[in-house]
Amino acid sequence: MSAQEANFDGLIGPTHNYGGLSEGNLASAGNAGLVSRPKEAALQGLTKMRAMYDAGLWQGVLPPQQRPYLPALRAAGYSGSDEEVYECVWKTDPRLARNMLSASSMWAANAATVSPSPDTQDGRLHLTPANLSTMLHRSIEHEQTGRALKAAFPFAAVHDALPMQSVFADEGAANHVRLCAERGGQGVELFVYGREGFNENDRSGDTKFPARQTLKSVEAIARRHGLSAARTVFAKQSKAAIDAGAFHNDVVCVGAKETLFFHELAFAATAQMKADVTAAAKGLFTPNFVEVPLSDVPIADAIKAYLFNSMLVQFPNENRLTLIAPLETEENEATRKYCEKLTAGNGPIGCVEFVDVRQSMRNGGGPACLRLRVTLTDTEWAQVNVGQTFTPKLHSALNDWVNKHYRDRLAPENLTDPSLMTESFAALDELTAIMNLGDDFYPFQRER
Ligand code: SUG
Repeated sequence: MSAQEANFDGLIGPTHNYGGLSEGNLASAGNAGLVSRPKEAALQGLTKMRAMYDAGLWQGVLPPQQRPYLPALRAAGYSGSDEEVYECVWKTDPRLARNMLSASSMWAANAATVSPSPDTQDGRLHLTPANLSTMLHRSIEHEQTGRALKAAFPFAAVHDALPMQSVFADEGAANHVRLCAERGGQGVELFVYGREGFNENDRSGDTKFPARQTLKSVEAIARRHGLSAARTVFAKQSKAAIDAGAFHNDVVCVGAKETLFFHELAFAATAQMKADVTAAAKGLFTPNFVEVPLSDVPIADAIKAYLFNSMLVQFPNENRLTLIAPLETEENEATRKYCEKLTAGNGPIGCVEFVDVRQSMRNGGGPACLRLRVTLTDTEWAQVNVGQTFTPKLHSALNDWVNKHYRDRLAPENLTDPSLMTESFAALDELTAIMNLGDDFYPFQRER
């Protein structure tokens, strides 16, 4: 069966700001309160999508979510008109208000865990929206994520998020890698977790920062997706990685085809992980492990420069893989030198290209965070919602839409202005037509 990997990027929403909401994410904490540039952010994201499309990859788009998320504020007891709710929460609980305003759904790698049809027992594409239960501002994403995924993939099994409980804490594809020989053949799915689930909560484990993914959650996902136990691997993140700021495994690891590219400190038991992946791939392919030693790239540089939060892609007509890294990787001496060494050798990664996603990077989201990888057969790709399939025509419509509706800058004091809400809702209302999402996609549309 002929299949390819599509990248579905999260379109960056009009309320993009630096809320300092994610403990353990050093960029988010360090840049709290900076002035953000929502228009520039969204255009940077669209330019990256265009580059992947122009290079011959399948590219899709996931819509931004409704922010502020009024249903959660109403559930928390705020009442009256939308404007009254908004003004009241800013007066009484600004921290809650900030949590309801984040454009965090842009980081589509956290939207869901994806098991493509060649890996599942029933031969269907399976997706589980991540409950993102560890961080309040992200825990409000899964309902709208599920709607966006159902719209994009009408043929797929889109599950509900796992129960909203610490035992099942789940952050989606950011802690999941699929390796394979051919995209359309059986793959090996590697699930990475930071804690077991029952035996500790995110504060009482042995890490300084929250461990956001549990073994219990990934076991449940593998079970519901109908994965072959023999082709599935569970591996634990190292405490050193989490405490150095690897709040998701994709901050220190990325994989594609037969290749797993990761930092020496990424896993708690690296030799075991390699042995397990090799055993799971038996008869399918021989895994190619590219382990970056601490002596080449200190963990602090890996995390600051986001070397591993890159997209590892197979461009048509290229023999080797290409790493799409953020500009910050080029600017950091250790990671730049490592990239030069990497591509000078004859390993599986032949080229590194740098992209500008600085607005997202300041919140800890690199090129890899901004996309959800979905391996699709030709038949499945043909059935994807046309409004979520990236084309030059959609690119130009989305560029116009961003230029028309987005603010150039958002300072913390601008966030309290209810016109930010009304502007955003007007923008999203128009977007549902552009992206063929119907006129009842967002909660505010269903309320009128
Ligand atoms: O969950 N940042 C996101 C970044 C997610 C990156 N995704 C992957 N690694 N796949 C997070 O920590 C910061 C929002 C703020 O502080 O305003 C934030 O949510």
